[in-house]
Amino acid sequence: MRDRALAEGLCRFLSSMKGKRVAIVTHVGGDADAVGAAYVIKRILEEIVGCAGVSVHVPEELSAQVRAMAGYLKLEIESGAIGDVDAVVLVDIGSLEQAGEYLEEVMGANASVCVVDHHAPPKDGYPKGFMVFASESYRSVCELMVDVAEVMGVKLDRSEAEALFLGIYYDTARLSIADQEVMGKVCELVRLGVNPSRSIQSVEVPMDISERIARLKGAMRMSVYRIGEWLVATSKVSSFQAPVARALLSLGCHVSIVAGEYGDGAAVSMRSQQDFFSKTGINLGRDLAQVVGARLGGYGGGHSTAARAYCRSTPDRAIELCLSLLESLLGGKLSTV
Ligand SMILES: [Mn+2]
Repeated sequence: MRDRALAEGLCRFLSSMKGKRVAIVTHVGGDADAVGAAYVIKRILEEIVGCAGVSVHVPEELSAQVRAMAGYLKLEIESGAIGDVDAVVLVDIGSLEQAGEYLEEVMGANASVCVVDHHAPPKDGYPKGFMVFASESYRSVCELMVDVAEVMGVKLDRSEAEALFLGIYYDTARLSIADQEVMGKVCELVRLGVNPSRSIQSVEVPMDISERIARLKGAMRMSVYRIGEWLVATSKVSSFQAPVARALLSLGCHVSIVAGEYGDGAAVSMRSQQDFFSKTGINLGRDLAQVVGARLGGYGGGHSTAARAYCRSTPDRAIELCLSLLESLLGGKLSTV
């Protein structure tokens, strides 16, 4: 178990919800980790703890994969307001702004708020009174939930095990950044009935044509820079910045920065190779996304090798600032390739 005290703390909080009404809110759009963890928290609250009611909310638009996963798990995702609840559980949230359309309701709610997360905490922390159960030592929230189930003595059924497996699988970039602890947990979930290829196939959705076009346009519009041994690629697309940033990495750069207009500002997605992070120690979430977001009047956050920022600026200005931050972090000058 990675962090027994954390798992026990969360276990105590969940157990205290007997007879109460709880709303679970994921980050904007949701993903396999957020939805998998939300599903298991809901089941524990309803079946073990005995909550009066538990709803699951995904702010803004659901991604195709989230829709597929919710359908596969038969998890109902509420589209309306949170309403009158005793507690709100923010899952895999990263930063408060990621509560999207629910932010105002969460902040104004006459309810206790609990954060269950594995992202770097926001720079200024969470508001006073929030109960925060988070640790960056976990590769996914679903991994934390495996420990919570163990501490609570809950035997996960097959669909709960599948939900946690899928969250772990996708949040570790298909297990490519899994360590022994993660793999041990995956084996445990397999013993509980998960058939990995079946679970994965049931939530893989064929890439839609607009994402294909965005990826190809992203590649056409790419600029490539070199700084020492590192290659940095930037590009602009009006949507799908995150998959485009991932696609550019697979072409061979060490860091990719992809921006596009978003609302009245810009969204920037960043990705880096594991190798870049381990050799430079540059954490994209903390060192780039949080800084760029804050300096350009927005916000940002994420993980060491995957992050996103929202800025009140043009996409070009956001990319420019990312590049100049990288120069100062790496102590060198970027040259065009
Ligand atoms: Mn996650």
